[in-house]
Amino acid sequence: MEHRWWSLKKEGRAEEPFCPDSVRERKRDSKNNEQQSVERIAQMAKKTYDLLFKLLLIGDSGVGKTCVLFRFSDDAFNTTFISTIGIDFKIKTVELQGKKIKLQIWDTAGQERFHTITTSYYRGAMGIMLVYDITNAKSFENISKWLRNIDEHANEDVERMLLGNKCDMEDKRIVPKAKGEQIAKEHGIRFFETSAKANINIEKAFLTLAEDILRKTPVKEATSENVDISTGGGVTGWKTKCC
Ligand SMILES: Nc1nc2c(ncn2[C@@H]2O[C@H](COP(=O)(O)OP(=O)(O)OP(=O)(O)O)[C@@H](O)[C@H]2O)c(=O)[nH]1
Ligand SMILES: [Mg+2]
Repeated sequence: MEHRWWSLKKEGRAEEPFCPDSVRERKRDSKNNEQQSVERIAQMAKKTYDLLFKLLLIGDSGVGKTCVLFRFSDDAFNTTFISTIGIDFKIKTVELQGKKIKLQIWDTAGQERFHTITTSYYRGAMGIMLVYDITNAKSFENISKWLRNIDEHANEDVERMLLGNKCDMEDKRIVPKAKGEQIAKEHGIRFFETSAKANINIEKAFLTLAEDILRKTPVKEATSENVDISTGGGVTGWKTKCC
């Protein structure tokens, strides 16, 4: 090795320390990888949407919140009931009025034991879908409890929507459509009967909610600085109840 170093010196290439080809190649590869990683991160950080809306699904366990979301995000349905543990989310970007809107949709567990964790997600929500099951009277009776939760934990100006899900099960219906319409009217909120299974009104409900939010959103575009995907996330500029 010493000999080679000496001979390079002699050849006038002494400023370039001895480096076997394999080492040089590895160095070049790692530099390329580094550059590729930087480019990939830059690409990911690049804004691919104009606005970010944070939505939340709430309602009793088993009413079909996860299925409603799964139908909207993946156009799929699962008959197996796998109760949500705590909280989950899906992302879907839609285009409304020429704007790319990234919907970050949080799916909460309906089980009471997750109440503390799920209510902590209300604060940053710009839209809340409150779901009941038209074949389950209890889930309808609990609507007032869920609305109280919204009043207590969500932003003042959160956009609310009521969904009566499983409307494909007409033979098992217990809650008349008129009752859903009435309670929604009393609280000044929109109402749809939906079916995640038969894909009825699912997309319409999400797009309507997004449109309603868009209508009252100040023209402030999402940037990496004003978007927060933690529990209190959403596009900033929204009033919150606390400080
Ligand atoms: N027939 C019918 N069944 C549905 C529909 N939506 C959901 N289900 C069924 O209802 C059950 C519960 O659905 P989930 O979406 O897991 O309920 P959830 O509200 O997310 O429940 P938690 O996660 O415990 O809060 C599953 O067996 C689904 O297949 C629907 O539109 N029609
Ligand atoms: Mg669920």
